[in-house]
Amino acid sequence: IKVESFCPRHHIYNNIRMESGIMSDKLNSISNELLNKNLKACSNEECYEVIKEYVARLEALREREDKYLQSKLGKKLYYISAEFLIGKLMSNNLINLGVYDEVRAELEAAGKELAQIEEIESEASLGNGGLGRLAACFLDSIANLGLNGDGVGLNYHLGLFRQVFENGRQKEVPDYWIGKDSWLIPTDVSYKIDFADFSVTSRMYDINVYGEKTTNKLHLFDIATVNEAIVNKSGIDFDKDDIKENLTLFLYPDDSDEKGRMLRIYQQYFMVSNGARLILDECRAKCEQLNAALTDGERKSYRNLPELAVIQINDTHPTMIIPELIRLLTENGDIDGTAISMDEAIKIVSASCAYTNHTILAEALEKWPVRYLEKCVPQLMPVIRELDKRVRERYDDSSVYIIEERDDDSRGLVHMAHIDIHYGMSVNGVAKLHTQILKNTELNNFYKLYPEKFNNKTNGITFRRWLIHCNHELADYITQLIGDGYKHDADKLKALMSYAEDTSVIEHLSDIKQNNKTALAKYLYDKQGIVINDNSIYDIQVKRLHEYKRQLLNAFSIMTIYFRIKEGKLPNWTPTTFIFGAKAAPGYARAKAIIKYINEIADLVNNDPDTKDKLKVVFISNYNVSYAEKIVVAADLSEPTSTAGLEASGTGNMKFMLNGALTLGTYDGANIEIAECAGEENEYIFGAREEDIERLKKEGYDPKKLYEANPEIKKVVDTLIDGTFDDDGAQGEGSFAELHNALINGTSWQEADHYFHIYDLPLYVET
Ligand code: 26V
Repeated sequence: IKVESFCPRHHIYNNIRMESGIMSDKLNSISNELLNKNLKACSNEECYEVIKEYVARLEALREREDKYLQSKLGKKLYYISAEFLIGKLMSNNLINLGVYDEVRAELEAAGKELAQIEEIESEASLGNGGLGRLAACFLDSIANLGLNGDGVGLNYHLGLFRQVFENGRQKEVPDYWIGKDSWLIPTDVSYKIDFADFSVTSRMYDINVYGEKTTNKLHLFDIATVNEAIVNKSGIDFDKDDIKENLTLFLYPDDSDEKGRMLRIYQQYFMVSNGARLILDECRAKCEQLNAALTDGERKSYRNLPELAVIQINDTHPTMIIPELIRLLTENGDIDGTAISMDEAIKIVSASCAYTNHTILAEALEKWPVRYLEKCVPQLMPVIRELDKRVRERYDDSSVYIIEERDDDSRGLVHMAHIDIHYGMSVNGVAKLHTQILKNTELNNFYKLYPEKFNNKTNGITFRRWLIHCNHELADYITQLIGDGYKHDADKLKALMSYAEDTSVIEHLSDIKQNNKTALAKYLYDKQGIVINDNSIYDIQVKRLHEYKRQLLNAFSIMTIYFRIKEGKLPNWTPTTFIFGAKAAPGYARAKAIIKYINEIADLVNNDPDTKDKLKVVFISNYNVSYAEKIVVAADLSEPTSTAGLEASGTGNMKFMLNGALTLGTYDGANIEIAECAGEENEYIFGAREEDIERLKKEGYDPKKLYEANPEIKKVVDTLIDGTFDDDGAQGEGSFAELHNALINGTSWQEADHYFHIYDLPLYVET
């Protein structure tokens, strides 16, 4: 077996295996031992089982050997998040353990293909999009940097819904992901969690996060009484009343109805209460270990929490961990039984918690009615009121209060982000522009109070998944050219610049891209029966469907190109395949109308004899992490086209750039910093910049005027209402007419073209 590793530690593993006899205990011997047959005779399912067992054995050995166990006594990061969009784990685990090549070689020798075996694993879709995927990338990086850091979240029994299309419209289907193929490991950790009128007993499940140097954990909390049978099989509706049966059943794709919102509070409290207890228990265990060697005056206790733990709050979903920790410390006292005052508890917790903001969209900023919190978690309200009281005593600016008083039946609204900012030690945005907007506009009133708390952490992605795993050929070729140091230090990729003019290198890179394009074409055909021309340009837009991301701009541009081709104005047009992938929140009617519109466009241009060889529009269904891995490597062009100022960072943009796609995007989020790093010439930036948008808003933006003055735009936008397409008689939101009206006239609750499609369309088409 060829032993060739991505990580320099590999020879160490090899030695470990030899010493302990594992060297002979390869996949084949495991299959003989477990299944009583040799690897050759195993089905793909059985091979998967064997690989899981091999990983478990490697891990068992590694824990004993790992000198990084020592670091586990030091300060630990708890990355607490309602979402971890981890995707499939098998291949990544093999890569991170340094045995990928070895396993692939042994499988090949037995006539098996790793790619086929990967298909066995269900994807853990425990996240909506960027926020959850970022959490998963961070866990991978933390482990690979050898840092002491675990994730804390929830074990949803169903991932984000599976998307199917019916007559071009999205339908949601339940996604059961937990089976014997899952990497969940039950643990003994369990807590009693109290709600207003009942209690539940939790159980912690772990997923190992393998790094080159250490193994960390993703802790996912669950209860035993969840009833998967209450899901309406044909959709994703379920009885939202019985919390014991549904607490961890679902990851919420949106929170449109009241019961759903209430359930979300139960989920959030369940997550943070478990997390808080785990953090305090681990702190106590560490203190006890450390104290054995310390003298009286030096002994550690909960008062040293900020030295021993840092709690990173991923958006406001885990914000209740702040009042919950304060409550636990003040009610239970310190390790030695001495009391902890409210003042002290606030100080301890505030020095341990940090908050990341991921959006400035007002509708996504959480504000919970006091009435809901009193109903679900009354024990937290006195703490929240105390925190609010202290803010009011210090500041007389009502915009920074925690509880906003209201005359309605909500009994007031709790602004979750305000808790984090007043009672945490750090507030970060996720790209330079985003942080600037937080400081100067959205959170300016807070920035003025705590300038020292605000900082920027531009997002990133893990190279293990988004290059080494998803693009083996490219990773191997880069290694051939510049060595494998770039796998640990991205800056080393700069060494590739010396090949910029080397035509043989460029040709080789093009060949790799072509192979990936052909592979995607084959995958789309096998999976969805879609035929695409692998000699066409792949122009790709995959991300959640949201008006601010402006998939509609892309759709309008395709229609512009369609009409120009029909009119003979584009004789030299290069055949292009436009690939979309996007899930819409089930309650987001306009987003669903946009999906339908793009599917209608696909139907038109793919079947028109004048365009079918030049334009192909494909909307893949159920876009997820596994799909992304196949798509980003095959892209010629990536389209991060958000209205400037609204995409906090974006992370897909980085994945595409890393795999050699050009970018057609706005001056927004991390696109700006990517251009700085990867070269302005590789990003085709178009459209209004953030300051232009601000100016347009002040001047009074009139999309109707622009639309009426430009016949080409008018013709394209009017395909929403002129009978070109059929929306099956939809009425109101969800219909094409409503989309048109929202763009041109606006509604009673939103000005016309809130996301500046009409302004940017000609600039986009031109670029
Ligand atoms: C949530 C919601 C929920 C209710 C309705 C509308 C709405 C709109 C947006 C969101 C997004 C919530 C936070 C989020 O996922 N932000 C994403 O975080 C990524 C990681 O930092 C970042 O790259 C994306 O730009 C940002 O949108």
